[in-house]
Amino acid sequence: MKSTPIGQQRPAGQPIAESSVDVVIVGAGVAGLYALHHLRGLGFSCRIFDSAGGVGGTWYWNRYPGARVDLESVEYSYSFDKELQQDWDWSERYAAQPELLRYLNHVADRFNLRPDIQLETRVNSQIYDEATNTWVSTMSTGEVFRSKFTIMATGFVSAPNKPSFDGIDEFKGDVYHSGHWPHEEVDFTGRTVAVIGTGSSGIQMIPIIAKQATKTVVFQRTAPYIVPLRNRPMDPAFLKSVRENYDEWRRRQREAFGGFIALNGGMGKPPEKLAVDASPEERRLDYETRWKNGGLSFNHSFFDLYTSKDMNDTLADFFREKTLERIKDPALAEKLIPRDFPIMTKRLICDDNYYEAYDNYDITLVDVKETPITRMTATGVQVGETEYEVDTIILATGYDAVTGAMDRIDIRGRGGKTLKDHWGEGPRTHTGIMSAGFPNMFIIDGPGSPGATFTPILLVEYQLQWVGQTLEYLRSRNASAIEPTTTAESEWVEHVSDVANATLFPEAKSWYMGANIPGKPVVSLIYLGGFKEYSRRLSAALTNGYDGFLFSHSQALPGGAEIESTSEGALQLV
Ligand code: NA7
Repeated sequence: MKSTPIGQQRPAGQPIAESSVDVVIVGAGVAGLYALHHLRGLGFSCRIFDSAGGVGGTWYWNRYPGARVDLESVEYSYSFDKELQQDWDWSERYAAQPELLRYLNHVADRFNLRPDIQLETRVNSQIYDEATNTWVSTMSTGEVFRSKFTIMATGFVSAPNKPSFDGIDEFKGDVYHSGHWPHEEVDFTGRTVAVIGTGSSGIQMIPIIAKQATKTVVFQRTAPYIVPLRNRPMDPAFLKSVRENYDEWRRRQREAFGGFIALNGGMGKPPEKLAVDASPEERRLDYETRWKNGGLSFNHSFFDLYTSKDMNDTLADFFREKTLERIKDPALAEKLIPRDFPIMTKRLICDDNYYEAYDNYDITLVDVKETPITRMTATGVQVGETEYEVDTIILATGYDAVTGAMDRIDIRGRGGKTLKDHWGEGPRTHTGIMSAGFPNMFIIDGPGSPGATFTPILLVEYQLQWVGQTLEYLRSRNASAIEPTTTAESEWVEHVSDVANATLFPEAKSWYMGANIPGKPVVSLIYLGGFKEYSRRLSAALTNGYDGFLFSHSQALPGGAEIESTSEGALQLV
């Protein structure tokens, strides 16, 4: 049977033809691009599929006004290629979305990735064929690809959370979601705009939209802890010093809990003691230094801020004090001061004149904690008895994070079991990289990995290098499949939960815990033991002969028949 040429829609009536490739990669974001480059370099044929019209993942979709990364550009960048690191000129301390998208397009061109990227193609289903140890992926175009391996590079904040507000379809104006923003510029001049949600996306866009709009109505459910980002044009001396010391930067990033170390123009360090052992003055000095620096450097402060409520309160009080200094109206301050959860158990939010926007523009803050949004009407948003008339509604309501994008694909492993069922009581992985019963499927930046708490690019590079070594291992031993044992998976799930329970993270209703989506199991989606410990454990699998993993291999019998056998742990070279 002739296969449909790659990338072309199958004409109606034509039988489904299969194409084959060693590795199907789902997603053309930061992880997918590096997966293609790295695995292709090892001699595996690869093909990326992405529903978007361009590469870039998060940075393709998140085009809302003010979208920018909250990690320093030099730290939120690939480390795998020294020349790329040296060549790319970041224009700002924190790159904005257009620059990040340019960077990722540059990477796609520089490493000639585009011939193996198929855009505007959603992966609808992935079914494991046990008879041949291959994955059969069916695309929205009707094409079918058979591959030995599949890499889920689907991103951890890529499946938008669109709450099912009653009446949303009756609303006559425009509705946008921050994570699915139109490509053409949206002009808010003369408009009254509702922004629902005060997470990173809402806080980044509100001052910019409010400046343009006639009136902005902000619907806040939980007041967040906010630190000024203090963005500025890139200091050439800083960029030069980082370039001269990139190896050391990367080494120290990988040692740090969050993976970002920049502090006041140099490499910062966490305090040498715990907050509980520091005097109030020492703690204050650390907090003031990080406040002056701006951004997420607080995640690199005293480690027991994550584990001791008393110590966490010292930082939360500091933030409340600083926040109060920024808000003139006491009634407004009452609503904006964060109190509802331990600081840093949701991602800290970095702003650029968010509080000040309330003084400068016409913004109404509606607290929807006690009285949630009742419904949308044809002309606005109703909360209790009050209707707020608006022309445009923006849902800055976040994501079905970490698992949402994979949940939207019909994934079936051994025995036809769906991944959705396997993860019904919370995601199950072994060391955040594979799931039992789903052989040769590698999950990047997924549940059970440090995910959102570590610099994502360095995490995906590390995981994909691990995957590369594993694929080479299988190839050299002529093995057909690898998957974790159920026991190892259960141990990891328990470990992830134990580590989370030793911290304050479970006290927040956050997307880290799956608590932002009604009905989603509330478990830690993130491994909170830090990247250093995570990578120590995952790398150990390579040195200890893949303890906790099962291998399948075909053995030829006299007469040409083959039998399939399974073994646990290390395989001999064939
Ligand atoms: P977030 O951080 O999940 O924020 C979503 C916001 O939307 C948050 O303030 C939510 O309130 C609010 N929300 C969600 N559903 C509702 C309903 N039904 N009613 C009112 N308010 C609601 O998403 P972002 O896009 O801002 O940021 C995602 C990540 O991107 C961020 O962590 C960075 O890693 C980058 P809540 O706080 O849950 O009460």
